[in-house]
Amino acid sequence: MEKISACTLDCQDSCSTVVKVDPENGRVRITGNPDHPFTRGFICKKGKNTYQRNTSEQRITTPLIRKGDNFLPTDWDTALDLVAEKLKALSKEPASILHVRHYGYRGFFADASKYLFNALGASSTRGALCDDAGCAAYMADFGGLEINDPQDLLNADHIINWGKDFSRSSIHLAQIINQAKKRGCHITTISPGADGNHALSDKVIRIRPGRDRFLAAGVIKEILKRGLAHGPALSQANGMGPLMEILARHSQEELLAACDCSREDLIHLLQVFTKDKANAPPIGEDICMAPDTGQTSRMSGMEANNTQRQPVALIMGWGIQRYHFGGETVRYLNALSFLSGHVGRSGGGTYYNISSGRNLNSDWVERAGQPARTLLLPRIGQEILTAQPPIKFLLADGSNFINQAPDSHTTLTAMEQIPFKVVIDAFLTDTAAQADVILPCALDHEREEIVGSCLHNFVNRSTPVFPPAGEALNDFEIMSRLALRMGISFPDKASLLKEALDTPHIKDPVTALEEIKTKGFIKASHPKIAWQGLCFAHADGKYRLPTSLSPESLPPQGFPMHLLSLVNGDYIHSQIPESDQTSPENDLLCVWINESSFHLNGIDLTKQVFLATALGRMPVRVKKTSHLHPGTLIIRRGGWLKYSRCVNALIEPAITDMGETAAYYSQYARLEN
Ligand SMILES: Nc1nc2c(c(=O)[nH]1)N[C@H]1C(S)=C(S)[C@@H](COP(=O)(O)OP(=O)(O)OC[C@H]3O[C@@H](n4cnc5c(=O)[nH]c(N)nc54)[C@H](O)[C@@H]3O)O[C@H]1N2
Ligand SMILES: Nc1nc2c(c(=O)[nH]1)N[C@H]1C(S)=C(S)[C@@H](COP(=O)(O)OP(=O)(O)OC[C@H]3O[C@@H](n4cnc5c(=O)[nH]c(N)nc54)[C@H](O)[C@@H]3O)O[C@H]1N2
Ligand SMILES: [Mo]
Repeated sequence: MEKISACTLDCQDSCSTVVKVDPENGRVRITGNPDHPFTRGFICKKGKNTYQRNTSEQRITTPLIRKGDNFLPTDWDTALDLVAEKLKALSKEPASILHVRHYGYRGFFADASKYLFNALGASSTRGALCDDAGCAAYMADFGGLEINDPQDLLNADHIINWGKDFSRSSIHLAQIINQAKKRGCHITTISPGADGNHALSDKVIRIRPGRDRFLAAGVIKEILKRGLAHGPALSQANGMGPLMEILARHSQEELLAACDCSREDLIHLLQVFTKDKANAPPIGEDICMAPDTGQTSRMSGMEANNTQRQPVALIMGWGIQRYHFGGETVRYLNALSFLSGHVGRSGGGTYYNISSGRNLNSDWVERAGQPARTLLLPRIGQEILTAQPPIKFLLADGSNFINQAPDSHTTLTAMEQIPFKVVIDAFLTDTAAQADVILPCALDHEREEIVGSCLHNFVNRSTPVFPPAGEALNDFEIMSRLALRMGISFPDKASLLKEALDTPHIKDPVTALEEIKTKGFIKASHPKIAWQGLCFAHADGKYRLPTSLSPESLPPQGFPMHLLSLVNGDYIHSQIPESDQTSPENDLLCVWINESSFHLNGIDLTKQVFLATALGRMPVRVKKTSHLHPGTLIIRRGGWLKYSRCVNALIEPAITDMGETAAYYSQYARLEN
């Protein structure tokens, strides 16, 4: 048997899959759909691993009800009657019901729980664990979320990879970059190092974490000073005067010191962003490092340069915005690309996350009502503890927030204070372990979904290839059964599906629905080049430049190291088999450090080492590497609290400057014996 389906994991590549079942031995193979222009016949390790999760012995396959410290299996009616009874008891105080939903899986039907809890008038969450700081920055700059088609990267002369780990988080983007490289495109990677980008890059700039805005500001300053800004961009820019004043306050020496970058790094970027097609002689290397003397207006005498430049595409990872000033950072990177004339053209532009729901019509979710109030997800523990009226009921679906939101121990304490908790999941995660009722969900390739991508313009259909394991049900079905008990009318799937593709970017939703059913995917039509003609989505059509360049504070006493908790190449977030966290070779969480880091002095590596922050410490295994920024520690996130592998137990709940996102990477730490 062979069926076309799709991966619904929370990942930009959003793959169309082919599921093959060998008729002889029943063996299952999941591969990428060769006909899908973005998936192109291959998928990543975490996508391949989904079937192992479906058939895992650890999978929860019946509803469970807590009895003391244990869970006892029960039937759906008993479990759902109990949940409905608890909800009904709170019908006069719906704000004391908290719904937490995250993106353990994505899709059109995945929002069913939002519909029901909106209809109940419950509390919900706001803010983000992922990418909203960057999205808010894009909205501030362009007024909308648009990027060039990823295939257009093939037209770039130079690609700047600003903090994306292609090898781990987006192997299809990596393939396009390799293809571009074969056509002669050059790649510069800017990152703290020790990622999987070396082989792909012609030049690597090693930067201090969270300081990219200073490097971008330095390049912009130089571009403006030399009259190399792009004329049409200048006439569409709003905020030029204030930006020049900001830049005039900082010398190049100061900006480069703030990000631990060199003059050569600055010159390299200056040359890349201003290289012209006529192969004009490269820019001289006479960068003035000293503070500006005289008036700011010295920079305003610039000559707008309109020569056609070699196109430069700038790809931003999500990592760069997981900082206190993550929004500001993204704004400087956009400004650099814009002012040097690379926005609105083929082979150029900046790439980030555009909403994966933009090609789906999810209006139905809002029809039911609005949340009573919202609690900040990146600080969820503290928020629950101080909520007035207090939270008396919680339902979480598609979310392992105890594990994935910062400050896990506070979240645990908060959970203990909630009288009744329901978790819909397929595994006994750190969050599910706190529940009073666990409802077992269907997983990938067991349920119907329509999924978009935040990177490409294809919309895929995920078809159920296997029945859900045991008694498991898909979330939509669970919500409709619960709605029935609550006396709330719930839409049926077939009629909803008719409106799923009714969006401005899909020409004929009826034909599109037929096509997606037969082919497994369709393409939404977005302009191949974003912001062509430099007309932006703000009311005045102009681009907005950054309005501040915030200084960094010093590391807290005793914690000199940046702690980066990065993606794990083999798994998505905490969806890691327990056996992989308990094997002898994996007994401890690994921390990577530069072999010549100052921080290794005084640490005895023959004894047990701990990773410590102001919140506590955790035993770790230290691994040395050569390319990492010396003031930086890297760990791979997702390990479970119950195995002492959850880094969020050590991460303070800091919030970004824009978009209310968790500023995970602003965490300082140390190693100790
Ligand atoms: N320290 C640190 N932590 C981080 C980050 C970081 O940079 N540093 N970044 C984070 C990022 S980028 C993100 S997006 C978030 C991720 O945060 P979460 O989305 O909470 O991450 P997961 O660990 O994938 O948990 C999702 C859960 O959904 C379950 N699930 C899968 N399929 C289904 C389904 O069909 N129905 C239901 N009901 N459940 C299902 C899975 O089993 C899993 O337990 O957290 C992040 N946490
Ligand atoms: N295998 C796998 N793939 C995934 C996921 C997963 O869990 N596993 N999660 C998915 C999700 S939800 C997300 S959001 C994405 C995340 O995908 P990425 O954006 O790739 O994720 P991160 O690991 O947060 O950060 C990527 C890189 O940012 C760099 N970086 C960190 N801080 C800085 C900085 O200050 N400056 C610069 N220049 N670089 C910096 C680091 O070198 C790191 O390698 O991946 C998706 N894909
Ligand atoms: Mo994410």
